[in-house]
Amino acid sequence: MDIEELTRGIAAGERRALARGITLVESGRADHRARATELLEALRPLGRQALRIGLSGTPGVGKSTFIEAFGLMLTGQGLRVAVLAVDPSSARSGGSILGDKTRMEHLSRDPKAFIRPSPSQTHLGGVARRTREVINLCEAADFDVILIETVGVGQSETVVSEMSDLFVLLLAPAGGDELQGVKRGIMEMADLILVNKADGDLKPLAMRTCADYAGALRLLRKRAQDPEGFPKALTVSALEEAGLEKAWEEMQALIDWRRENGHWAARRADQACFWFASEVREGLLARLTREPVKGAMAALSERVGKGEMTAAAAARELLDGYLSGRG
Ligand SMILES: Nc1nc2c(ncn2[C@@H]2O[C@H](COP(=O)(O)OP(=O)(O)OP(=O)(O)O)[C@@H](O)[C@H]2O)c(=O)[nH]1
Ligand SMILES: [Mg+2]
Repeated sequence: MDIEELTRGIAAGERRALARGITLVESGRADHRARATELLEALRPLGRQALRIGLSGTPGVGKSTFIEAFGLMLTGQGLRVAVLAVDPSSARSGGSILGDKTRMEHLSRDPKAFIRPSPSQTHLGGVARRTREVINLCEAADFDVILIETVGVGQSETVVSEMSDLFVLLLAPAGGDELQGVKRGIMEMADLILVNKADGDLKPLAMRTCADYAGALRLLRKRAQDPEGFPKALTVSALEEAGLEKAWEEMQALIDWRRENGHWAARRADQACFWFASEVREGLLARLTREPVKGAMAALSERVGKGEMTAAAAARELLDGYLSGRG
């Protein structure tokens, strides 16, 4: 695979080149990794930026239905939309990718849309890196909006919010007690709460739920990156395609304000530094599992176990001997 050719293809927005680029960044092979890094470095000077929207919600809340309807609305406005997923594979049964394909039937056939299902890595760190790099590839391929979906389990919301410009929490209509089910930390990440399924018999409950969440949002600490009135809660119906334009207007209003006030750029810069630190940490940890460090660690561990060395002295020997300089 010729990197120059791939760079040209992706920059020209060719889907085949994009798909090949993604295959490259997803590969675990060391030589592929080096070439993926080269590709991303070659595309970086294009300086293209999409709006990255993180979207989280528990299973069955309507994420796929929402993305289909919302994505089609955006492509209808002439925007190019990419859909990615961040899911630890343990959270996803084999069937739901198939389910997604049927629920995003029209969007997946839309020439202005690009849908990439979640990769089959179990390690969230691996999925996170791959997703960040796929985001970069999609931006270089000149997509306007990138939707990053995650099912609300464990740490995946944090991971997604760390790579998004905007974080949207999709919720279902719920009674009083269930409101408590949303963790405070997740609420604090949200820029927009959308209470879905505001249709038919569920509509009154959805409206009450929305009012409750709006109240809860007002009680949270004010964030510097928000204009007056944000974060906001709205009702939508993905099924009836209601409230989607309003939701899009609110997202744009928030993003415009953040751009004008320097928060957009500051957040992107913070995120880049965060991921840099995370790559360094993961790189170091990976070295612990490879030779020669792995063997040295086992040998030192044995000595510590026998009481021949203290844990601190052994750790120092390993760090100074193997993980400093070119060791
Ligand atoms: N009444 C109503 N039902 C909806 C709406 N959106 C989704 N649903 C239904 O809710 C069910 C789950 O929708 P999905 O879009 O698959 O939900 P999901 O969040 O993607 O689910 P997972 O992929 O399993 O996490 C389906 O039966 C949808 O038809 C809505 O706006 N109103
Ligand atoms: Mg789904």
